[in-house]
Amino acid sequence: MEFHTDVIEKAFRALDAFSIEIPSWGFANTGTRFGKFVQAAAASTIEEKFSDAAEVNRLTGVTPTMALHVLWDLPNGVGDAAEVKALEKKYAIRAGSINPNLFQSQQYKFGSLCNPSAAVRQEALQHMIASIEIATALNSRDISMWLPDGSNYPGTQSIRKRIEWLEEALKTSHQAMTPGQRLLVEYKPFEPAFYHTDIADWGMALHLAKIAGPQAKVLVDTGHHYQAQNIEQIVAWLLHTGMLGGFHFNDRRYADDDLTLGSIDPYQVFRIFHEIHAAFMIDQSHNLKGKIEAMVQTVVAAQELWLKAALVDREKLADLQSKCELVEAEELFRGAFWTDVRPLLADWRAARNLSVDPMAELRKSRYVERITKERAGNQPTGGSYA
Ligand code: PSV
Ligand code: MN
Repeated sequence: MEFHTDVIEKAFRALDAFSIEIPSWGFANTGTRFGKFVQAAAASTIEEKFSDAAEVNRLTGVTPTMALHVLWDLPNGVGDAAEVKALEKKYAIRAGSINPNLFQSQQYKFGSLCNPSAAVRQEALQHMIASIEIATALNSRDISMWLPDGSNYPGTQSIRKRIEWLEEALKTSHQAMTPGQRLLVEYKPFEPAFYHTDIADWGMALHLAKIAGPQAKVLVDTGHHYQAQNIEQIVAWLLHTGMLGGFHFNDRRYADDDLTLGSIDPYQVFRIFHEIHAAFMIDQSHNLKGKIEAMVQTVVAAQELWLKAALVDREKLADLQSKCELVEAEELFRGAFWTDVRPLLADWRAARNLSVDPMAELRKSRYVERITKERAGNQPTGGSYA
């Protein structure tokens, strides 16, 4: 298909503006609550994660930063910052958002920042502050917090007391940030708690971010929604209120994350991208697919859907919307979605000196085969996280 020069220019502008953060844990041996299928090529050290991120960035050109999870990547806290800085230099990948871990320690059985024990709440708060210190040491803008807290049975916890504890903890955390930093508040309807979750939806996250202070925003994990929820409408509201802080991109069949972006519902990603145009991150861990391949596939899918959304003729759409020309408006929208943008993307890659086919280039480079050999035998089994 031949594209008009205007379309090519628009496409190149959109692609130049697009970058996406990749999560360190997407390269590690992750799994489900029930176990994990170990991959010989999985990264088990922070250096291996940086190496894998650099390979994905070499192939795609749009993943210059990697999100870090404090406990998995910086077990000694700020003490590990120097090593991370050296790796940033060595692999030309910057540390991205810093993710506190409020879910793995045994003391968090009944919650972290919302635990009825003041001592445990204090420990969790200290971890938040330590995470902010790490972000400061690494010049990371975002501290991205997911709170696993909740309860499993009705009547066993005071939901309202926990709201107050959380408000206090987030206010204190906010005070520890430097001016350019941001606190991102993520929400999730359930898991690990099955009765109530302390930050269960975007309304609660929005309230907490407002209470915390002006540098706090909401993070939308696309996987953390039920089928019937209109995620793009939530995104539109957060944009409207200036409270959209970031994304974790992945796909879901039920209400949890971890499937490859766009694998279930690419039209939904397109609809979200129609609402936004900025840089966001992925949150997936690949249990069955090869990790590097899955990451490249994800980044490419994100670029394709981003580009499709950029091709919506917004002026024409606004006109049709104002006239309530329903079918024409929808057809224009769908038309952009169904455009095969792969040739445009290939042209852009060639123009930016990137490989025209990142997946083929990955195969050709034999990177996966090399790390499979090098890392064989290094893989811990058991436990189910990164
Ligand atoms: C929770 O399900 C979550 O989406 C949070 O962002 C965590 O930090 C991440 O997954 C860990 O994989
Ligand atoms: Mn997430």
